[in-house]
Amino acid sequence: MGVGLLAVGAALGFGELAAGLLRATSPVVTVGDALVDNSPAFLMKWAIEVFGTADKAVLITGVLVVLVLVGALLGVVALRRPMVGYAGLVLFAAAGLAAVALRRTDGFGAAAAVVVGAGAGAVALALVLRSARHTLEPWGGRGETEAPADTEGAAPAQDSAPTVPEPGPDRGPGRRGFVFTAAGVLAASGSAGALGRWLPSLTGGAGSRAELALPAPAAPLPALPSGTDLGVPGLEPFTTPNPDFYRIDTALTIPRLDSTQWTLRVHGLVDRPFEIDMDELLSRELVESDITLVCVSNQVGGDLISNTRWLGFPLAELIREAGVHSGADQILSTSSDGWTCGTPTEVVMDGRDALLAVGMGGEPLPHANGYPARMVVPGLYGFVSATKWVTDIKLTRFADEQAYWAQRGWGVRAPVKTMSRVDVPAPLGRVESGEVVLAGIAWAQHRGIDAVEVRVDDGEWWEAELAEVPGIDTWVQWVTETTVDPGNHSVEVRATDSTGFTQPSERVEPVPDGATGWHRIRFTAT
Ligand SMILES: Nc1nc2c(c(=O)[nH]1)N[C@H]1C(S)=C(S)[C@@H](COP(=O)(O)O)O[C@H]1N2
Ligand SMILES: [Mo]
Repeated sequence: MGVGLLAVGAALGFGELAAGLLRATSPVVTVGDALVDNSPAFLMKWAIEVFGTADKAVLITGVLVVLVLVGALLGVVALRRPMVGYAGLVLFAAAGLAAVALRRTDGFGAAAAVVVGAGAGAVALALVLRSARHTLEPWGGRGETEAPADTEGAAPAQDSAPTVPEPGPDRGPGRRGFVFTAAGVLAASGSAGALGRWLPSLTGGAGSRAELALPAPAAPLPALPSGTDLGVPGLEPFTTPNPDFYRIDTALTIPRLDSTQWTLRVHGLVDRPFEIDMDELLSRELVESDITLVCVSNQVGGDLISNTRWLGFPLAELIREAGVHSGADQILSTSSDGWTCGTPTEVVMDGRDALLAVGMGGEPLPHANGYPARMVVPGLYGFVSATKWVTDIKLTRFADEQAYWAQRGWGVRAPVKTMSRVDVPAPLGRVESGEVVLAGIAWAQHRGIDAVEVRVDDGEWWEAELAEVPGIDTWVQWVTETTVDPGNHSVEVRATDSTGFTQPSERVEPVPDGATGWHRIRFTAT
């Protein structure tokens, strides 16, 4: 059994190392990605519901567990029939290569990592089998006499074995050889794996995030009005610091692109398809915009929402350069890792600050948020607008092509729904009775919030005060006060947008185009 585990370990470790050296996707992740891409919608929905944002970790663990179990089994058989072990490795390699082929976006490096991994597994298997053969008998309890006779057989398997003089009466040199070989294989595999995992995090190189110098915007926005952030303790800050920005995507490992290698292709139903690289993009007149991004999966009261100041090039202008054909009602964008997103062309072209963004919060995009370039469209949920690591934009028709989540039963056109949230008091929090501060946020991107109403203990609604906003594309903080007696209380909130539409009380789940309902929290006054 140990034999199989050592071979699988070597395959995984050296596969990681090769992937790290080639800047390619690791074999385990490639298999995981292929499973995600090709699993039916109901399974995906189930996995997201059951595991939430841990779904990626669960999937990778699942792939590893299967590998380990199958590897252990093959190892047992391989002791008697080595060919079965090698055949198993060939099968693993075939599965890995099939995953690479299905993924298409992973390419040569990922395939090479699979082959290197399988090769390392085979070498490990050969080494371990050779030393194990001499050890099998003492372990099996028969032929104690055979062990000493096999000394020379064990020696070549592990160079250090002969240099260890320890005689060890009932631990034959054969067994010692096996232990040394196994330990050697294990150490080599572990170091290779660790090195492979660590390599991609090395910064440096011309195209790395650390080296990318963003130009100043052609027309910088004024600083935020001082009244955007009320500074109420416990209230979501108006601007989300980059490290706190929520992250949602299907990527099992965050793509780490090189900006000097990055290009964006604009094609499809256009007169003049073209490609643009980072140098050219950064030489354009960039603009700034404050935009709140929110995920369609955000539950009532949820935190899959963040706000920042983006820097980028107007997406409408870029696309117009290609000469869009009438009837091309969908902008189908694709990321470096093959995720697709369908955005209504008319929404991007209607004059709002839809951006091909390169910066957020005064820095290049963090890798997790799409370095070196992503889309941001105010007023649409992220899954239909905010492609990270974007490398391809195709003008097409909704009737002809469906994007990733649309294929899985989610909405096609998904404007952000008018929403509000209570942050203060914290849900189930304790406050002193008497005067109590109530505060939170509300959002209806690209329509803007006109009013936020609050009620306590199902009483009368009253209007909260709204903080300042730089425009209609961001969330707004709200605050108000009330007096409460000691005991348990509830706070409920609802927002009205600039079209006069008030957030409905009806509870609707996020699928297919966003949750609705009033956020209600409970707190205790003492
Ligand atoms: N490449 C890629 N871009 C993507 C996604 C993805 O899965 N892959 N998810 C989208 C979704 S569902 C959301 S809500 C936003 C989240 O952006 P963030 O992670 O920067 O907050 O990214 C969008 N862009
Ligand atoms: Mo999302």
